[in-house]
Amino acid sequence: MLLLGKAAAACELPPGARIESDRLAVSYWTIPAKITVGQPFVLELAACPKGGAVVSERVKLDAFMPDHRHGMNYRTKVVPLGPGRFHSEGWLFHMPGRWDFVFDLGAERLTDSIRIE
Ligand SMILES: [Cu+2]
Repeated sequence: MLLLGKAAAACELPPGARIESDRLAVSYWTIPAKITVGQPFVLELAACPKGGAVVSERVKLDAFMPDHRHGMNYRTKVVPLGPGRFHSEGWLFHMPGRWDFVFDLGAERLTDSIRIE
């Protein structure tokens, strides 16, 4: 009997926005799901390594407005929830427009753009 990639089988991404880098597949979601200008929100993230790598615990989660060249007025606080799972608080988008999430997990950087009305 063949044992197929144990790590791959054990790592399932919950539903959410999907982004990928060379070494990671990530799913993230916010609470509440719809981000409102000026309202704090929570962001949770799950990462699965591609090809048996390990997800770093050195995680920095941030966001920027590329059109305005500024970030948030707050720094997020990240709480590890287990292997490859992270809960983060302190998110607040103080302006409408395009925001880019920037997720640094060890040496891997993943970004995603969203538009806030
Ligand atoms: Cu701005």
